[in-house]
Amino acid sequence: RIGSEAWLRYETVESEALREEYRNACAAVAIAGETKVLRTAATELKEAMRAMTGYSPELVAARDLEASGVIIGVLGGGDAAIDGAIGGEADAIGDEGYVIRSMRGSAGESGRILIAGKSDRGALYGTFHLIRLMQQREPLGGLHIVETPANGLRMINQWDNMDGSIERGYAGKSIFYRDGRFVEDLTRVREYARLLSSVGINAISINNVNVHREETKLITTAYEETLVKVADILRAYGIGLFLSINFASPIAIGGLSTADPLDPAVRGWWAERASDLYRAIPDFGGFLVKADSEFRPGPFTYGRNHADGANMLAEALAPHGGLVIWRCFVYNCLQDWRDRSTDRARAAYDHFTPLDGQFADNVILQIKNGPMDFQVREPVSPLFGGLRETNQVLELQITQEYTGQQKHVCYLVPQWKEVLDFDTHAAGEGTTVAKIANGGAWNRPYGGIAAVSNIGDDACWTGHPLAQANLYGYGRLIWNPSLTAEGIASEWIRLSHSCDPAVEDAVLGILMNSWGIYESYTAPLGVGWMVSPNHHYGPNVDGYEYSKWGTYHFADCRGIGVDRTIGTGTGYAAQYHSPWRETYDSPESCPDELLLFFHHVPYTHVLRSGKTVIQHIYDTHFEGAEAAAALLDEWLSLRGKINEEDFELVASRLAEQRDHAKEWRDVINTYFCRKSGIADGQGRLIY
Ligand code: BDP
Repeated sequence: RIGSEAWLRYETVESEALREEYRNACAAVAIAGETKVLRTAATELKEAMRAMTGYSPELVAARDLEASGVIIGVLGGGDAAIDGAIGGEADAIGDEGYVIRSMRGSAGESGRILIAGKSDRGALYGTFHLIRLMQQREPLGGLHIVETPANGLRMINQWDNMDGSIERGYAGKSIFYRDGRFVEDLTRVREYARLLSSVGINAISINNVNVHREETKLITTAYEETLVKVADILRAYGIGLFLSINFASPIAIGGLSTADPLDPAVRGWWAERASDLYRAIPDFGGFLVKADSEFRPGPFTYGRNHADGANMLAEALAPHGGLVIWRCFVYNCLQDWRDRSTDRARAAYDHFTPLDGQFADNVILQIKNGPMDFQVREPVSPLFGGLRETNQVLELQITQEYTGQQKHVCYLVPQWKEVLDFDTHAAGEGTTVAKIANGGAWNRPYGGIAAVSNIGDDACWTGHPLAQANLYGYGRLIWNPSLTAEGIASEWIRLSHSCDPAVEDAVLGILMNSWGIYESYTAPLGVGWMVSPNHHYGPNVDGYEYSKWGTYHFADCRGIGVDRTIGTGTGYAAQYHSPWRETYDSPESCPDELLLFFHHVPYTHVLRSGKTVIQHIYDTHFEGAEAAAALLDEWLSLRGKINEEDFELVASRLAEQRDHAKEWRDVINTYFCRKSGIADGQGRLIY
């Protein structure tokens, strides 16, 4: 299958000398401590060695390891060398961090490499790090690497349904389910677990947040046998299993007449479900919950608030150490913008800030990066900075629902980095989203990042082979948000495609420009939407303009944009701390790329760039479509340097993108030319 190894592609090392070096360094592999995860680490290393050097190192007991070889182990696991390797660094690495050291051997010997974690997960991540070095043909002498993840929870959310479909999936069918049940053959699940753990992911929810019908029963004993198998597979890769739940389960499958979170029978019912789950899977992670959102049931039905709802589940899970991850994507999807309080952008903040401090310790709120819904450009959700006494995780969307649906290339790591680097000023300067999400800003016990997966049973996992970079990049970035988007992309290219600098240059150029290009030919200046309703692919300027979803641009013959100012608008800008509140509130200081998110302005309004809004729209759309076409040319220059199938597949996707970008350009430009009655300053459009 093309591309199925993704970044775990182990090509034979070209240089004989380097192969020899790797063989010597990894002459044998030992594990210190006996756990499944350590076994996985050893097996992965052996397999990588066999594929890259043709030599499969023997697995030996640590005490039998000759002078050279690799020891993979945990601190306190009984191996003095491992304990010594961590030594002074024990405080520097968290529970899931690791230290890699190459120890010099006696004369002529290449010595040992120690991969030491405080936990076996850490040791596994360290092993994948060592493998990455070899994939990139790095020397292994003198290693002294100390790594620790910035985020505790590093999670993936599958939006998979049991009928095999995937909500917002653009890469085939589910690898977990088919025709209303789990797939028999879980090989692909195992391969996915490998990919995820190789970039440090440690948690996954395996069913859609919209939990309907059969999916509701996943928490019952009906699926226990398979869930245990899935959990076993994931556990071997250090990944914890979570399930999305239906808040109305007590009614839907429990025979109760209510799902009121304060009803003792309801509480008892959830407690029993939790006990059953933990009896089968002692390290079960917990529940992910979408409640009172887009027609899903929730506590509002019973006049209760979201703390009541979340805390009820938290109480059921707490005795077992489980977590409730409660999503903040809560808004009225049947609104008609009657008054300022109905602005959808305000909803999450308005619902959740009054509840700050009321959530149980094992509840985590999961907050989308922006206040709306994963648009190509949105401001950062002001809920980051609005909560201090509540555990939070950031939610990102790897699947490209609004960013080209894996038909267009859109490398999202630069966008995510902007989100993580955003300084909320909540506790003065430097209170970045990265610090809030990982719990550091307010010393919260839990924190991290979750993202909606972009994979399916497609041969290359992600539909568009270049979309693999988003999954890889997600894992790498949330491990260490200070990595650069370029650095991550380069690494991904070397691992997945080639270490040839010409390939790296060209693919890097494509990836790094892709988000900006996509933004330039789609909805302008942060206004968002303008997509075809329901499936969300392709331009439709008024597609959502007269529906009740709260996603408007308010374009008329005079102007465009949403007035979210404090004085005359929805007041949304007031949800930010200073100086953002003032910056966003004024059209003069608001960053151009978000102008129409915050302001309704005439088409002749002059941007900070010096251009009028209307001319900006025309120019970016002409330029964007041209840049999209150029991506294809760049890619075609790689013929012969990239494996044939990937090459052809990407070429055909880029051709589609080129054509589709033109469609976007023409729809958007024509619409605004006619609406505004203002001709293009460069004479390309006549109204
Ligand atoms: C939107 C999707 C919808 C999801 C929803 C969510 O269009 O399919 O169910 O988000 O996050 O982006 O719950």
